[in-house]
Amino acid sequence: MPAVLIDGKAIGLKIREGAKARTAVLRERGIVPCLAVVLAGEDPASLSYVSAKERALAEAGMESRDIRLPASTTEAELLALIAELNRDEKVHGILVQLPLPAHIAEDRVITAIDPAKDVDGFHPVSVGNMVLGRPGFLPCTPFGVLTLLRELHIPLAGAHAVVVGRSNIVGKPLANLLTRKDVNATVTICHTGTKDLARFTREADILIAAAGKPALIKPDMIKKGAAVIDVGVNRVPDSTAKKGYRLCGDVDPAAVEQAGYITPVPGGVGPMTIAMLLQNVVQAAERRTI
Ligand code: L34
Repeated sequence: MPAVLIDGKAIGLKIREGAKARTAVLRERGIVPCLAVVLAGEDPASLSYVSAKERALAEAGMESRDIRLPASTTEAELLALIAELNRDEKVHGILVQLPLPAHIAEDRVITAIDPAKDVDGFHPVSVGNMVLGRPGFLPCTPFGVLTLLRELHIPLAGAHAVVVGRSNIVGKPLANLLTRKDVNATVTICHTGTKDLARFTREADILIAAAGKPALIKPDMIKKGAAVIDVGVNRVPDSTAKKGYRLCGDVDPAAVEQAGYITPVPGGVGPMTIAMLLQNVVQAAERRTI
């Protein structure tokens, strides 16, 4: 039997409805949750993600402050902008879309964001709170993956989760979240230094592909019936496609015959990232009022 396709769009919409309802309560009190969305440069994928985020915010009754900067923006200019947004009482959250132009040090920019407005959960204070199990903002993609698994009631306690990829945005935080006491998975982290990747992935009850490599995970690398979460959103050039490219996950589509559950690309993890962002922005706005 082929895998059950996980509908990230539908589950994401449900989360977004919840964020919308919480926004309505805040609006009655005269508070409009507002996210500053900073995009430096014109990377086409970033542009499309950022506009999807802004559309979702508007649909939930939130505001976005769209800040588009040229790729030539200096690090000092960007840091000055962040300082201004930190001081702005109307702005509850700050998102600087990554990647930044190569001449800007991402970690200096992220560290400049007030942790109270760090709705991406990338600031070292947010990362520290997450690792220590203290309250704080969780990064949207890992939080989205965890939410998908929970919504589908996929057993996590005692399960073996294998995370392929160790990025700061996905692999590292997700591996950490899955080992939390209230999740209780056993986690293996694989990365570019892993010898014989398939030996590990085949042991996974839950396999999370977050390597950024198109079709890295082949059907014979998956245990029959495993839950496969594909975090990859790779744009592969395709002259027969209208846009000149097609989206390809980190998992080979033929894996659908082997997995028990699988997230499609598009329509799997991507929409969840946006939904969790909305949830974090409402949370930031609510916190400010307590
Ligand atoms: N600061 N930078 C910051 N925060 C983030 O959370 C992100 N990320 C990643 C890149 N840089 C970031 C995103 O927003 C990746 N990402 C993201 C968000 C949404 C989608 C994909 C990646 C998404 O909606 N994907 C759609 C397909 C979109 C398309 O057609 O290109 C999907 O269904 O998967």
